[in-house]
Amino acid sequence: MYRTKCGLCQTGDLNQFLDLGQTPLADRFPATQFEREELFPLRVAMCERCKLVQLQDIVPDDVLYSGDYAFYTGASKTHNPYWSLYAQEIEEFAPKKLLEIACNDGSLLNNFSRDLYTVGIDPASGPLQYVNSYIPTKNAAFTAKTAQELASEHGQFDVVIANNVLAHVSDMEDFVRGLSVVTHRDSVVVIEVQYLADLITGNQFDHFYHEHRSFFSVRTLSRLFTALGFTIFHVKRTPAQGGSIRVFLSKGSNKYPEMDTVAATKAGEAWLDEWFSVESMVGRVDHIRDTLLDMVESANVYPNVVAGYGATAKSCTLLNYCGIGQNELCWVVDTTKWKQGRFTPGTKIPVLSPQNEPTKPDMYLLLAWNYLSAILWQESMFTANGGKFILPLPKPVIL
Ligand code: DWN
Ligand code: ZN
Repeated sequence: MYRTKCGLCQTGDLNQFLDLGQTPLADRFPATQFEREELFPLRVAMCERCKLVQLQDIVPDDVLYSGDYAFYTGASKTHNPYWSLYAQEIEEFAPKKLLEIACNDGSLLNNFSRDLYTVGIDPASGPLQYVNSYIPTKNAAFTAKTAQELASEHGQFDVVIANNVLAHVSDMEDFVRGLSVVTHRDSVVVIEVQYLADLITGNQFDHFYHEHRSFFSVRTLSRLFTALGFTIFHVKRTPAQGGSIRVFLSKGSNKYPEMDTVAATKAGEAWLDEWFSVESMVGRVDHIRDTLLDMVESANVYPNVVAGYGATAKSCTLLNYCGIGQNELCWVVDTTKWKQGRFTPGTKIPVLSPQNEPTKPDMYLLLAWNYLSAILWQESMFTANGGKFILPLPKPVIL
């Protein structure tokens, strides 16, 4: 489906600023190099009215999430402390009943104490198998309808968490109506999304792929939630996915007065409503594409071996848009069992377990750049032996 009107305000015209060509689905890893993949246009626009940055091409959910959805949060083990700290922060609200929307493999949910009644919901069935067996789960997308089902089965929740999911939702109003159903007056809703300001300043154009339909600031989140009865009372920035915001919402309960963080963050976001802010990304993205391809090609001269590190969903856009494929990278290592033995979408580079590399390469293109420091620490032997990383963003450099 090609959108000409905004997915948030429904009335604003969309002004396209970036065309990333035709790309396959980012979390569908072909089993063979010859498998035919469907390609979908990937165009990014800003609403002239409410300023939401969004994809114009909407691939239906049943196409995106059916079959082998390959993203397992827990595959990035270095990120585990992030989830346990997150759980500690949430427990400070002293909830008795908690729901996590898009809980995936339970990377966050499995951290909560057993006295807390926790429930998870996720449309991808594979990851759900890894949620602790005592936690009830529902294999479905969160909508106003599934929210009703959850509420009749479990009642209302004191805390509802939704990490990295709002960007995936096509009917956001329906999603927020669902939040109203599963919450009571004093509930807290915690939403974490990748932050548009970091995306733009970090040239993180690889966050644009079909699963991610909207890209948020506190201003656009406020427009969405306020209209449906929720108030943002606190915002904090987190390092997840190269820069995210964790937003805390209430239904206006006086238990949660608005903190200074909200006005301060919004005040610093005026530039995000300007057309120039998004449009100016285009030149930088094209420059990255040319420089990165050049850098990888110059590194990949016999007998040097160059491989990729982390078959991220993001890398689908990065590799396809930059034209980096099997001629440039010999393989990509990834710790996700379900990606190993398969091939990267579109570019068809073999994905290997880090234990199965035929040799350690001379250089890795760091596709999981959002875990830079953890990976540098993890690969300190590699770098001590002269191995190098190419960091693609915010601008390509060799480390
Ligand atoms: O919204 C989404 C975000 C939150 O997560 C999803 N649509 C899909 C996914 O995006 P991603 O694949 O770009 O996320 P990550 O967390 O950057 O993926 C990291 C990948 O790299 C995983 O496949 C695991 C792998 N990895 C690895 O092989 N070695 C990761 C680390 C840290 C490592 O050391
Ligand atoms: Zn709009």
